[in-house]
Order: sequence, then C-alpha cells, then structure tokens
Amino acid sequence: MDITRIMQVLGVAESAAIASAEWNGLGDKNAADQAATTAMREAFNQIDFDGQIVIGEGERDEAPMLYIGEKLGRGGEAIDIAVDPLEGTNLCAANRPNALTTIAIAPRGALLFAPDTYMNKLAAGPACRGKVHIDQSPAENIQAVATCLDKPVSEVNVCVLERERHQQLIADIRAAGARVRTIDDGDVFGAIATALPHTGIDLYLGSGGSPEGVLACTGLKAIGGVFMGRFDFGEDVKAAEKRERAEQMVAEHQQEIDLDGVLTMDDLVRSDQACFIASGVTAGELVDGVRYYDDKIEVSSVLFSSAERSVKYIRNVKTL
Ligand code: VTB
Repeated sequence: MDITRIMQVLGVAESAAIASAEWNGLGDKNAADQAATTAMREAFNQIDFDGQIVIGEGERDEAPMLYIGEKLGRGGEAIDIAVDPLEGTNLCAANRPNALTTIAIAPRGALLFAPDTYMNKLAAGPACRGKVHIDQSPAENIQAVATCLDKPVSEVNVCVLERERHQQLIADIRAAGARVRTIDDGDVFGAIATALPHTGIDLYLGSGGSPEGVLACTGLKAIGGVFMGRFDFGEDVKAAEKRERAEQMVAEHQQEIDLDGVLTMDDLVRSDQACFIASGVTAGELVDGVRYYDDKIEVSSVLFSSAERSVKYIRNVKTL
C-alpha cells in the first residue's frame, strides 16, 4: 500500500478522533459516534481513491452514513475500507480508557464483508504463531503462550470482554493459573494489544462483534501476529435469522467461507498489503487520547503496516 495513501487515511482517523473527543465524558454515546462518523465520511471523500465500505456502521437500510457498500472518495485506486468510527462509544461517553477511531484498508476484494453477529476470537502476538488455536482449551492456549513468551503461566495476562457469557471462560482462565484483564467494551483494543508488549496483554479470548474481528485481524496480520475466529450465531430464537443473514451476505459478495468453520487470517483479510490505523479518543495503553493546548490539538495514533511489518506511533500536533 502506497505510503501517501496510508498517510491520507491516517488523517481520516485523526479527524474522527478529534471530532468524537469533543464528546468525551458527556454521557452521549450516540452523539459521539455520530461526530466520528460524519468527520470520517467527510475526510474520506476528500481522497482521490475509489473507496468502498466493507465494514461500516451497518447495512444500507439501517445506517445513513458509512453503510456497507457505500462508495467514498473522488475516484482512483480501488480500496476496501473497514471502519469502526468510534470503537467503544460507551468508553468515550464515560471518558474511560481505550476509546479509539479505527480504520483498516486493503486492496479491493481483500476484506471480508463480515455479518453483524458475534465471533469467537483468539488473538496473540507474533511469538505465538502456530502454537495457539481457537479449538484448543483456554488452559492449552495459556500454556502455549507461557512457553512462547518464556514466562510462567501465572504471569500470562488474558484480556476478556466482561460479559455474562464469559463467566465460564474467565473461571477457566483463572483455574489454569493465569490472570484476567477484563474490559467493558472495545475488543479491537484487546486483540491488537496482544501484539504490543507494553500493554501487558498476552492473549485475547472470547466473543465480540465480527466486524471488530476483521479490524483487529488486519492489524495482527500486518505484523505477523495471530488471529482466529469462528462465527457465533447464539442459540436463542434469533440464531436462525442471524445465520440466514450471514448466508445472504456471503452469497451477495461471492465470498467463500465456511460459516461454521475456523476463520483464519487469510479468510478475513485476503491480502498482504493491508494496513490498520487507530487514533486515540480517550487515553489508554495503546495510544493517548486527544489533548488540548492553548492553540494546538494533539492526536495520537498507531499504524500497523504490512509492507514494513512494523508498528508506528504517530503524534500529530496541529495548530488551530
Ligand atoms: C462487541 C465488541 C466491541 O461492543 O461488539 C461489543 O466487539 C458488544 O458486545 O468492541 P455486547 O453485545 O456483548 O454488548 C464493543 O465492545 C464496542 O463496540
């Protein structure tokens, strides 16, 4: 992916972070999300490219902006776009850590049009490649991570979304002798954090949104980390309906995936040219939040680029 293009998209993430940070702590998650979405769309439309939303705010009939299939930009190179304009709307509304604006880009056809259903996820850093697997038990994966990172199981830190549905998983992790770092929301952060030692998170497990799974996978794939998923349609009355919508989505976009099988990084992101960008809205372990000075505003971002297999931290200090 061309560096100029990456820098343009970084600017889009920064604009959205600045717009939503206006709402930090004000208790209005919808307004915060709206601000991020509007800013993102406006900024994407300034770019000379043929952008297409693959993962966005929802399907066309439910989202007025950044809906799945929406075309963005002034024309040019064909690029797939996955966005979560404000990942962690509740976190922003409550001014809690790790609210991010997130974007993944890849050549056209590379990103999976993921259905809006849960996905069971496993994420880990590059050292754990080939040693962890979503079909292994939490205890087996924790042992593998401990071996790969050359530390005792008691120092392995597993990030999990704090949800009723994860009670057994959390109990299993603790029974295996590892630590749990629960998060209220925002599992793109949880998954990506496994590739960055300074976050203290070694493994991510549990079920969250499928769209967020594709975003996190793009970042982990770019730097040689591990991501595996499996759709989780649930077992309630809506399970059949969710499955049917997923089948329709897969057929509509001529994607070849097994809805019940393991989703590999190559299923979710079919390119080695993808790139993931997150800008901080509230401060967290990944990046700082938006900061204000007298006549300046500072926004911090992280960029996972497959071309360089590197993670760049970017602080942009803009004069108002
Ligand atoms: C998940 C997770 C997201 O919201 O979608 C979650 O992937 C919603 O989960 O990162 P519940 O339905 O259990 O509340 C986030 O945490 C934030 O968008």
